[in-house]
Amino acid sequence: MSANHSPLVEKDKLIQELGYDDHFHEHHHGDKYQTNFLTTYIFSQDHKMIARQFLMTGIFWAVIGAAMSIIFRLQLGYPDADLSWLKPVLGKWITINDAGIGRLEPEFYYALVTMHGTIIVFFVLTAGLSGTFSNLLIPLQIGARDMASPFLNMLSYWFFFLSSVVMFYSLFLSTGPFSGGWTAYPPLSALPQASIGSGAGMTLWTVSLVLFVVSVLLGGMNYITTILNLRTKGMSMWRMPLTVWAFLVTAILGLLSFPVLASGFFLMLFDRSLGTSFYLSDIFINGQALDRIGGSPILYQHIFWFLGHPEVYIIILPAMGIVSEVLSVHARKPIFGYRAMVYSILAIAFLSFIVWAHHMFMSGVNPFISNFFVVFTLIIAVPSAVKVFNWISTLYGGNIRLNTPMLFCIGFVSMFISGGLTGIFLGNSAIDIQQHDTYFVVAHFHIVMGVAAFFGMFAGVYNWFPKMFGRFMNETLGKIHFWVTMIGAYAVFGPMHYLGMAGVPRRYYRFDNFDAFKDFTDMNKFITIAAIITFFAQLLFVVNFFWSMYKGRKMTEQNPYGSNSLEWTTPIETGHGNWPEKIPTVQRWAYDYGKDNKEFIQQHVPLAEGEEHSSH
Ligand code: HEM
Ligand SMILES: [Cu+2]
Repeated sequence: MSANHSPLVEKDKLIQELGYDDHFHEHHHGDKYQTNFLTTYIFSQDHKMIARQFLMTGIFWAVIGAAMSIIFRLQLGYPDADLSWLKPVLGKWITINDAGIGRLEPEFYYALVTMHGTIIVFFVLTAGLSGTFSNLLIPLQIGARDMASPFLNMLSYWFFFLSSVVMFYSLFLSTGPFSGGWTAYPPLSALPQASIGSGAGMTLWTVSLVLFVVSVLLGGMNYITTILNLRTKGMSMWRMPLTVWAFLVTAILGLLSFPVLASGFFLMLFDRSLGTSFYLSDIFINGQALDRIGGSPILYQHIFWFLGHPEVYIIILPAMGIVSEVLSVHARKPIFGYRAMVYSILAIAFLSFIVWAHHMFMSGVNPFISNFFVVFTLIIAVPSAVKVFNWISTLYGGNIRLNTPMLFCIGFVSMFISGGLTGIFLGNSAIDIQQHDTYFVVAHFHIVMGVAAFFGMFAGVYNWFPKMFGRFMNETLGKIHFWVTMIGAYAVFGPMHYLGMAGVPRRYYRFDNFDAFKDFTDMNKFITIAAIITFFAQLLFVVNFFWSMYKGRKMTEQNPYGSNSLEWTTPIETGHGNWPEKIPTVQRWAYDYGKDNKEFIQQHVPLAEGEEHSSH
């Protein structure tokens, strides 16, 4: 910038020319943010690097979380098996009896179940999914140089990292990590003496998740501000790809619900260490009444699920956004019902705040209150069905490329339908009386949230891997990964519906000492074997991921899929600031596929003579 040039004039000129004030312009030559290894790779403020950090940390946790589930599945499928070979890893949590048989300590079984849930829900499917793709795609797809605050964005990752370290450390406590279930209901969570995991394990669990909330809030504020304020010229809200809509609404949900969880956790910490009794009353320990009265464990449940239900949508909405985008690109068709998709996201988001007590039908809430929650819970099926209808209609008549990202999108739709249907059973309080706390619930949420969200994440990773690492992942391995996971997931969670309907409760250490459940021994074995096979397919993904980073086929064209959105207008090696020259201005929505006999028209391409905007 020349010295006789007033900054004000410069700014006005930019706004006039480009429609935005391109701050980045000022440090066009050399990047003041990335000067050495540390600022480029570790404390990076580049949203693309932060996305990769979220993804790597997410993969790390996914492997741990999944390995834990394999250990407790072994216990459930083969309760009499000798697990002494696990002693080198689990140490004192495997006890060897007189006959030389190694057994998993029941306490640690509960710790594994608890950690599995916590890790997958928060660290993998929230941070690993939303953190990765909101970071990667928001600036690239709306045409921004970076997030509104790259610094806060960096902090958001590091709070997640810190939260991870605390949780990881808790795995190695001599009393073990927290073991009262991922929902951490009191009194198990509120009384340090309630179980061994309720001591230091629970304290670290709570501290870790409070740090996690800070991370979500820092990230979410940034995503919202960036989307609302940093869109390039011409990128009206109604021209944004559905990914960006989904990330926006997800961030709003997070901002409104996570602070409630944090405050609930603070009350929990007070109960645990300051002698208050927000959540405690009428507790007897060894026949002795605890002198803490007046609180209510139900209060905690309300607070937890006020976050907990929106949280399930915080997990699934980004996956839905990714699926909408990838499905449309690889079906070579505009997404069907774009506006209906947006309105459905908004409707789901709104409704997700007024259904939380469907997790509490059996906690003694007034049945008349339950009716309110039943009605709104069932209404969520409407926007959900609209979305499913639109995905299928997008596929219908499409020129479908059955590549790995597309397969995972179709798998997502299948899982979302199967899991959504069982939600309708559970949403009826009268039916839930039978199903609550059984494997039916476990089956429901693993299919609709666990597997479906993972599928959305896989679709995203396979699809945008070239944008992240400049290379493609291996397609053959990808397809094997898909098919084994698709069949495996149904084999694992399908039979669980049956177990649940027969009344088999969740979170039990073993079932063979109950006459009623003896018949399910073989089914439990089957589930365990299916889970192990599915687990190995995920390791295949991890191998493919790291192998492809260095050895995958190189990306040679800027826009390999013939996609319309702006991330593919950046150079193959995308530097900090994303576009070396001006940011493209946007002329049309993101879904002009197959229009006027053109296979695709990118968003920055002006309307041809006589061309009309696609009505949407
Ligand atoms: C039409 C849609 C849906 C309905 C009507 C529905 C209904 C329900 C109900 C009533 C429960 C409580 C069951 C019980 O504990 O007895 C439940 C549990 C659950 N649902 Fe859904 N659901 C739907 C979709 C979803 C979606 C889309 C997700 C996530 C993406 C999800 C995630 C969960 C989770 C995580 C739990 C169990 C949490 C736990 O107890 O550990 N559900 N669902
Ligand atoms: Cu819910």
